[in-house]
Amino acid sequence: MKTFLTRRCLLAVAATLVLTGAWLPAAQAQNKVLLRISTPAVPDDWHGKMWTVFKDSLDKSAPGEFDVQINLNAALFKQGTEPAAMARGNLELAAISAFDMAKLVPELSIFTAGYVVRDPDHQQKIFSGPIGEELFKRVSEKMDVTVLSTAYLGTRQVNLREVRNVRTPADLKGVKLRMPASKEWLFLGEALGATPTPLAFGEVYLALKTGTIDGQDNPLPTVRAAKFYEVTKQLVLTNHLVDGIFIAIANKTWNALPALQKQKVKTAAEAATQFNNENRTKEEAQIVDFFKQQGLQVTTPDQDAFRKAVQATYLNSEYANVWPKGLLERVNQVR
Ligand code: KDO
Repeated sequence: MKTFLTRRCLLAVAATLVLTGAWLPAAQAQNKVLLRISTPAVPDDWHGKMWTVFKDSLDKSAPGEFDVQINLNAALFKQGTEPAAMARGNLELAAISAFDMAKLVPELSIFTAGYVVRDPDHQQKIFSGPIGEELFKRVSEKMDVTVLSTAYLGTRQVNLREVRNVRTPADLKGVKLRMPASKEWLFLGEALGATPTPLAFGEVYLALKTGTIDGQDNPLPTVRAAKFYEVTKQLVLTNHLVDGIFIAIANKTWNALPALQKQKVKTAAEAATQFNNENRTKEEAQIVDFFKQQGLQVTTPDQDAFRKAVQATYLNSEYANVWPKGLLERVNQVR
């Protein structure tokens, strides 16, 4: 009786699906190339919105060919675990930082060092030229992902819970400065003179609210989009890192695409980063007034003092030991 009922139910469900055509999307989806994206970005930040530009571009250039699934707020994978998920075949696309790449390609730690990249234009020229080509080849070999384009994440600034007189790194002594949870990030916090405290991006708002940390560092558009200004009182414009993230696709997925689809995916990634880069640069140029209106103190420290201290800390560290001879000079010469 039980078996009979189950079979009958299944038949009824199948008949309904066929009659209503509800089976169609699932069947079509099976033939589509699945592109799962995971990012800790919040929906209102430019590098969160850029994925919609990516999806729209592909939906237009290759209708019905790709199933693009966007997961924001680290909903699919924890911040920093994306490369491992891609290696396991559980994720196709992510925007990976130099900090995460440096774990497997140590020479990339040059871009985790404060005050190396001068501005967004310098960043684009570095990564679209021979240096980018060489490094991305290593990334492909070591991480099994292909970098499609470089997104400007913004210039990182220090953002404090309580107002403090910060002129030089010595003034950040003892400040519990939240950094993303990896040794490369923590070292940057240390180089700034603070006491770095590891925490995932999604936990920063609450930690600032409750006082578990004294501050955090991020580009100003992110301070706005993640609403950190609601739970902090000061921005210290250190300009310490011109940060970037790289749109990367798992090689397994990339290598299986025919040339025309590869070209469409690359064009979509470039459109996404162009959207992000333009909007973020524009916003950064005018955003300080917004924070002042919100009641935050915006102060400019002795940036030369920060630059000298941070550069010296990196040059005397284990990180600089693995930078290929002449790479820093080549980066500096890019104009
Ligand atoms: C952050 O956690 O501070 C950071 O800015 C690090 C970046 O590499 C990137 O992961 C970013 O967060 C997220 O995309 C959230 O904006």
